Amino acid sequence: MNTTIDTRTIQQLDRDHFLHPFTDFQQLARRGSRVIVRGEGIYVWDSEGARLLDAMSGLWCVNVGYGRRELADAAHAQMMTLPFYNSFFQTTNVPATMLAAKLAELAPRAGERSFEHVFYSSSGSESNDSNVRMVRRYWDLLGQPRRKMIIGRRNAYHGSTMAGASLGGMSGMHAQGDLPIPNIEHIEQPYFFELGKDGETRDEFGLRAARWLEDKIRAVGPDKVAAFIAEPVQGAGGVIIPPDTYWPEIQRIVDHYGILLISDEVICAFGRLGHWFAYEKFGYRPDLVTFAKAVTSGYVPLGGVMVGDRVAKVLIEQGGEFNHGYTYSGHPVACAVALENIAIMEREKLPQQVRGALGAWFGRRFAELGDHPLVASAEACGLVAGLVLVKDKKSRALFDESVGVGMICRNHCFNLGVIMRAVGDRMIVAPPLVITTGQIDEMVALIRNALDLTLKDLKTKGLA
Ligand code: PXG
Repeated sequence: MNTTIDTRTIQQLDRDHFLHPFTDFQQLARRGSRVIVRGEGIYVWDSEGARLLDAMSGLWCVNVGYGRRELADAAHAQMMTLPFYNSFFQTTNVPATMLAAKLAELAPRAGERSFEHVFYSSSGSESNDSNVRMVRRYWDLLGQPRRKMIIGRRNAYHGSTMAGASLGGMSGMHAQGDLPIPNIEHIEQPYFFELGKDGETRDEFGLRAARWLEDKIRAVGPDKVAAFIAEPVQGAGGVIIPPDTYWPEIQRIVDHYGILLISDEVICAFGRLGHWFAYEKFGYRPDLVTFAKAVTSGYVPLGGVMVGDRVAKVLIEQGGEFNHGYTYSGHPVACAVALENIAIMEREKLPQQVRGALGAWFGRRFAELGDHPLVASAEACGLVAGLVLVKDKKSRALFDESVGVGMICRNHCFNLGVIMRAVGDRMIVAPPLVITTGQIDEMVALIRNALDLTLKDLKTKGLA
């Protein structure tokens, strides 16, 4: 699959028939898609034979890396045994049940709360739709039907369905399709670089940012608020790592008002932050935990919600029938792949590696990029990291939006052979957890080259 002819053929068929997600269709048709044909370890290859270090793990998914025969074998074996059966009418299948038990075993107790139950979907978006249904059902069953409001955060990403996009705080998404749906409100994100005041410490800012939740609860009316939803570290919003003081204060507030806490760990779970579930890293106690992506390392679609005892008890003991579910809830092939994926992570101790020497090396090497003239801040948490590109390092002044500095840098990354994402002025990475220290060095060197070339471009255009 390495010839130019194949690339052109695929690009033409792509242009003619495939409407891509989050894409300006006309612009892509003009340029033509890059065709990715193969993956091995932390690298992917395009149809022209170029090798790319995939520092985004596909799309925050491929935690065990590409080319894992064990996962293909697990899918093959399950397809030959039972490729599909539903879990609606009082039936189950072996992998779905085994995976639910395994996930319950992996999810650490959070204070008095344990996670003994799982509700399955096929994606993060669907899982968050399930969360909305479940949270509102919970309060109905407790005789508090007025509690419908779910509070999210600006610049959060919780998916692209009507409920997912509404919970998220992406203004561009809200502008299309009459969003958010009713009874969803947002507060500001805990982004110190943008919102910290002169002279304010990071920790002081963390407390102030958490208290925006309290202000919102009071403004809405505490008896109307059902839940707060947040990512442990905001991913698609640009890897926004909260100050240490943020999550403990959020916990105090949700406890004080008795509202449910949803931890959307679609990106952060399964070792990304050094733990099976990320709430453990920050020490808070969610009631519901959204997962997807790396539960199968992205090899097949699977998502779900870990349902904590507080909610599960009410749904089970008082609920009657819960009128919600998907054809593919508990899909046997997806669950079989997830079980094998988790077994690989256990065998290779991937969460421990991220928590230990590998994560430390990644954090140290990435932070070194902070000395680059274009970079104002470079920080990592587990194996996610982000840096912010600035026009003036001292005043931390940002480039004009029209410069598109992130896209310039991203294009240089691609051309040099490393996949890094641009979110506005922020450049982010989340490599597979199987990356080695040597490959981290390679990744950082490529990023540094891309930053140099970006600076050169900007200077040539008189913009830096
Ligand atoms: N929650 C979080 C925290 C996510 O990151 C979803 C929910 C939705 O999952 P599905 O499986 O429905 O896509 C996500 C997905 C990006 C990007 O540009 C990130 C995601 C999806 C698409 C693009 O970084 N995250």
